[in-house]
Amino acid sequence: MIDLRSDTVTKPTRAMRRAMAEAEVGDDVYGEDPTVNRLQERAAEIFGKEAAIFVPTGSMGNQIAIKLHTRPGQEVVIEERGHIFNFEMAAMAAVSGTIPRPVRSRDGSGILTWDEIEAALHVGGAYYVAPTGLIALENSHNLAGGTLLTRSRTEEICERAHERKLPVHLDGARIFNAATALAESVAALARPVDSVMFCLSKALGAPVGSMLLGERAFIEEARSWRKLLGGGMRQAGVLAAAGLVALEETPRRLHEDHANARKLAEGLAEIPGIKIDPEKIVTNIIIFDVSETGISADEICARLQQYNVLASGFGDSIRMVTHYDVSSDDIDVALKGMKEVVSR
Ligand code: TLP
Repeated sequence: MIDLRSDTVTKPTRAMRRAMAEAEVGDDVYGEDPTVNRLQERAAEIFGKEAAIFVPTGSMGNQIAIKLHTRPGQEVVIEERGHIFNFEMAAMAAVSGTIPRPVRSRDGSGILTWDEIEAALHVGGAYYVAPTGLIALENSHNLAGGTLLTRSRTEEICERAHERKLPVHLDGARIFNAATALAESVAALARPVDSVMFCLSKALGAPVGSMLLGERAFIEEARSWRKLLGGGMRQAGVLAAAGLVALEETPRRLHEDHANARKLAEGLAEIPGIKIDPEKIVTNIIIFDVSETGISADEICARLQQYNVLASGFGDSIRMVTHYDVSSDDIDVALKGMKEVVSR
C-alpha cells in the first residue's frame, strides 16, 4: 500500500528499532529515564529553549501549553483551520475552560497577518467581553496545505503580542518541514514564541511522541499537567530512543518528501477536474479540490484503494501527504491511479 493519508503512518526505521531495543531506561515519572532525559536535553539544545518535555502526543503538548498560558474564561486566537481548533476535540474548553476565537486568513494561505490577529483581540476593552489569553500559531499549517509561517512574520506577531502582554504558542508539529522549506533553523523559527510543540511521530518518522519546549519553570509545570492528563509514562526511554534517531537523522532528508509532493501536485494539476496550484506546494502536504470531477472525495479515495493507494477525503477535497515510506516511483503509481479513477 502507498499510504498517503498522513505522515503519521511511517514505520520505524531499522536504526530506530535498534535504538529502541538497546535503550537504557528508568522510571520517567521519577525523572530517572536516561534516554528520555537525553532526548529532552537534545531537543532543548536544537531549539535554543531552556527546557523540553516528552509527551505522548502533539495534542497533549498543545493542550498543556494552552492550560499553562491561559485561565478559564479566556479566548485563544487561532487561524480558522488550525489543528488545535479543528482536530483536538473541544480540549481547550474541556481542559482549560477557554474558547477559540477563529480568524480567517484573507489570502487563504492559513497564515495570519498581525492586522488580522489584532482585529480579533480583546485586550483591555469592555469588561463584559472574554479577554484574549493566548495566540496560537501553526507552522507548517496542516489544513491549509503545509503552508509556511516565515521567521519575520513570527517575529512580528510575537513582538506585537508581547507588547500587549499576550503569550504565543506555536504548534510546530511539522516545524522541521517548515525549516527545510524556508532554509531556516527550527531555533530561528521558534525563537520568539513562548512555547513550541513539535512532533517526532509525523514527518520525522518516530513511532510515538512529541516535545513541548519553553522556559524551565513552564516545563516544570508542564510535568504536573502531563501527569494529571495521564501522560506520566514509565520506561518511556524505548520510545525516546526512536525519537532521538528521528530528531538527528530525518530532518536532513525532508527535502525529498517536498520534492515528491511537488511532483505529485504537478501530475495532479494535469488531471481534468482537479484544482491545484503546484507552485503552492512547498512542504509535504497536498490538499486539492475534486468537486469538478463529478465524483465525491470519499468515493475517489475508496476507488484509489484498488490501485493500492490510500488518501483522505475532507469535504470536497483530498489530502495526500508524503513521507519517507513513499518513493518517487510510488508517486507515479498514485498519479496513474488518480488519472484512471477520475476519468472512469
Ligand atoms: N495531525 C494529524 C491529524 O490529526 C489531522 C494528521 O494526520 O496530520 N498539530 C498538527 C498541526 C497536526 O497535524 C497534528 C496531527 C497534531 C497537532 C496532533 O498530533 P497528535 O496526533 O500526536 O495528537
